[in-house]
Formats: sequence, structure tokens, C-alpha cells
Amino acid sequence: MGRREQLFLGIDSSTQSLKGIVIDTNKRTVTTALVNFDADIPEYQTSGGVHRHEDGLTVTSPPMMWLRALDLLLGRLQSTGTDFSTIAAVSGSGQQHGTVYLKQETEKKLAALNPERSIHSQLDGIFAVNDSPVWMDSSTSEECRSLEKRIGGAQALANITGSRAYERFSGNQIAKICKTNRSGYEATERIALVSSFMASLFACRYAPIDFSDGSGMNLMDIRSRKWDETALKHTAPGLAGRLGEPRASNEAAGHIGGYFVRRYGFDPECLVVNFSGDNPCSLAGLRLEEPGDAAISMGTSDTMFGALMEPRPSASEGHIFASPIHPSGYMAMICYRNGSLTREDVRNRCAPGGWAEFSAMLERTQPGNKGKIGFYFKEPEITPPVLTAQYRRFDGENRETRNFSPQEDARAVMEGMFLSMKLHGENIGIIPRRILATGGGSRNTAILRVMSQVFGVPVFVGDVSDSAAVGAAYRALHGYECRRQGRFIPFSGAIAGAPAFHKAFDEKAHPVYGDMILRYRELEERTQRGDR
Ligand code: XUL
Repeated sequence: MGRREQLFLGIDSSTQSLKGIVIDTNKRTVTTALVNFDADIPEYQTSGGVHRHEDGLTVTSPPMMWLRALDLLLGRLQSTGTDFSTIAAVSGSGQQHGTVYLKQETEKKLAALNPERSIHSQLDGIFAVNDSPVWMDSSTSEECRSLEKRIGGAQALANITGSRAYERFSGNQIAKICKTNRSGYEATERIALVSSFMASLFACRYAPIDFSDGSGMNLMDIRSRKWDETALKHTAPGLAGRLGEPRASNEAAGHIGGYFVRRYGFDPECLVVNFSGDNPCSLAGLRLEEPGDAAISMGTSDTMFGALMEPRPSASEGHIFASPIHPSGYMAMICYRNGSLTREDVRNRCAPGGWAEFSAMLERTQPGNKGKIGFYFKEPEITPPVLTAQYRRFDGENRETRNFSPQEDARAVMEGMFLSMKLHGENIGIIPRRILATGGGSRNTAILRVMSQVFGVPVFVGDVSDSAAVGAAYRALHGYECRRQGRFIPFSGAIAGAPAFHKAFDEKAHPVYGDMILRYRELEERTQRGDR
């Protein structure tokens, strides 16, 4: 009998759903399944997977819902014909920053799970805090300011942990729980991230927080990859023991737990490779391994992220995380709140005929837009921090003007976005050699041409929807290969042969943007000052 095919399972625990994707050794997707929290587990009455609280700032999800989703998902994967005994390794991606508070004895309960009964019916009562704060929570400004003050300022904190204090970052959320729900904190034996919580379920033991997702906590020294004692001390008492030691993303948390072997027929040798955050897993899914590999994702919110070796943490923009695929590398990420909805708003005004008309306008106009620069903040912006929604337009002499022609608006909204990414990306060390464009906006070739002209590097596209889930499956394979060979092996080696990306454009940097980016920076500062 021939050797049975090995498969790898990636689990993506996002805000709205739990997804599973199975890939084969050729890195082709074999099957996928999904559980939508709102629709499939309606008893928790979530909207988009979360509960928004009355203060307008607190946003939580019930961890019990995530637990319930797991049996549902595995059942759905099984009904697609997945033979779990062929899965050599599983890894996962979790929405970043969310925290799960596990009571004493949880690990014992995990080890003693009865395969005859559902997992959630046996783990009812493990949560010391029933509502887990998630990344959309912005209720911890007080904790943020206090941590920055104690560490010596926002830049000092960024230098150590990779980011200034952010409301959604886990350490600040933990500090708030410790203050507002002391008994819950005291009853907590282990604090997991969403990623390490899901890994703990699969391993039926506490799985570590990995270096990459651990970088989204304002607690870890991104260089030494250990918890920073001072940050821990100022966050909550007895925190180190509750967090456990962070570990490398490619390491295994253990073998799959007995519950999954007996209930679903997994091979007892199936490895559970440490789970990580969704953005780190996207970096893996897009294979951004070497310095200069960067991606621009144009979706509801836009992000730019890339691989680098020399991190430049900033108190004013972006985040630096440990790389999930390179042992001494980093990833940098910038988030924008104004993404596709803002572009749509501008398009509705300047090209009511739709995207084809908008693209034609981009093709008809000249790089540099005759010096015209626009800022389109339909929502308060993260990068740069701007608190009031506003559209502002400037002519070639930096004079504010009320209106651009429709064509000028079309070009200004795209050039502005890419100039901003170039400017802020460089500030934190993202200097692209090539860019992989993803998300809805990447289907528009006129937009991709502008991207290539602003950055002056080749722009690639590929089928990378689900990059976090695919990245999780790739990381399962990578972790498996590292374990099999008894040493760290380059990620690119483990996933060689993955579906290729295609070059969409390879334009020289248009000379006009050299000067324009300096003006952009000046006008952005003016726009920000006007905000205050
Ligand atoms: C990243 C962040 C979000 C979540 C989404 O810092 O907050 O991208 O990871 O799941």
C-alpha cells in the first residue's frame, strides 16, 4: 500500500467566524468549512461576533461561543469527507489582542475530556471572565496612559514592545480586568490570547502564546522575545505565571489531545503547532519572509505590512511584531481606518458610473495630479491619528481649495493613499522591494498601476483570499517540517511550490513623487494640526 497523503489543517478564529482549511503537501486547498458565530450560534446574540457595550467603548465576545464553534466546525469538515487521520499537523490564526481568562483546573479538565460528549458541555465554567475583550475594544485609555508614564513615555514603550500603548492591546485590557473585576482576575490561572486558547483546546493542555501574537500585548520585549518585567509589574500582579513563557511560532505546543483522537479520528501523532495572530498568519499566507517583501491589503480597512530585520518602532504610527516565520525577523504593520468605504464615497461623487469610470479617470490623468493633494478621512483616521472626519484638498502651491474636478479627486484619493503608505511605512522600516496587493481593491488594474508608480517596485497579485487561514495551514506544515528535521528550516523551503503570484505591473518610480511625498508630509501635518 502506498504512503498515505499528508494533510495540514489551518484554523482561523476571526471576529465573526471560525474557519478551517485543509491543504495538501502541494499547498493546494483540499477543503474548507466555516461556522458563522451570529448565524450558527445565535444564542449568544452577537452582532458580527461581538457585543458592543453601552459605554460605546467596550467590545467583548463570549469565549464560550468560540468553544461551541469548534465541534461544529470539525463536524462540518468531517461531512466534507475530510479524513482527520491524515492530518499531520494543525495550526491556527486568531484575531489579535483578545484575551481569555481560564480558571484553576482548566488544564486538568482539558486532559480529561470525554469524547462521547461535546467539548463545550464539559468545559462550561472554565472561564473566570465570561466576556473576553476583543480588538475592537477602546475602553482602556486610562491604563494606556498609565503604562506609558511608568515606562518612560510612548516612544520608550514602543522601543521595548514594538508599539506605543494601544487601547486594544492585551496588557492594557488585562490591567482593566484586574482593576474592575478583581475576583475574576484572582480566579484566573492562565490568561490566553484567542490564538493560544484555540491551540490549548487542540492540544488539551495550555499552549504557549507565540512570539508574534505576543507582540500585540504591550508586554513583550520584541528583541529578547521575553516578557518585559517592568511592563508586567505595571500591568497586574502575578502576571508572569498567568501568561506562561512565550515561545517561537513554529514550535509545537504538543500532540493533538485524546478528545480529538477518539472523537474525530485524528492521528495521535498529529502536531499542534503554536497558533498565532491573524495578521502574522496573513504575513505567512502571503509568504513575506525577506526584508523588502511587503503587502498592501485594500479592504474595509487598509493595511500595509512587511518583513524586516531592523525594526524602527514608532510612537506615532504602526506596530512591530516578531515575525511568525523568521526566527530573528520582524513584521511591521500600519492600519488605516479609511479604506474601501471611503474610496467608494469618493467614487460615488466623482464617478457615479462605477469603478470602470473611476479607472478610466485614473488612466486619463497624469502621475502627480498637477500637484494636487487630497486627504479623505470619511472616518476618524488611525494613520495619522485624526479625530474628525474631513475631506481636505490642496493645490500645487499648498493652498487649500474647496473642490477638485472629478478626475482630480479620483487620482488624489489613490495617490494620497499610496503616498501615505510609503511615508508611514518607511518611518517604521517597511521599504518594499516588491508589493503583493490583496483585498477587493487589488482587482482594479488602474489602481495597481498607480501603486507601482508611487513605490517604483513591481506589484504582484494572486489568489490570496483567506490569507490568514492559508497562512495558518502553511505554518502547520512549516512547524511540522522543523520538528521532523530537528532544526529550524526556512519557511520558503517548507512551502516551496505554493501557488505562484503574478506580476501585474513593474513601473519605474515616477520622478514626480519624490517631491510630492515631502509636500504630502507637510500637508498631512497641517491637516492634523487643524484637527486639534
Ligand atoms: C490588529 C488588529 C486587527 C485584528 C483583527 O492589530 O487589531 O487587525 O487582528 O482580527
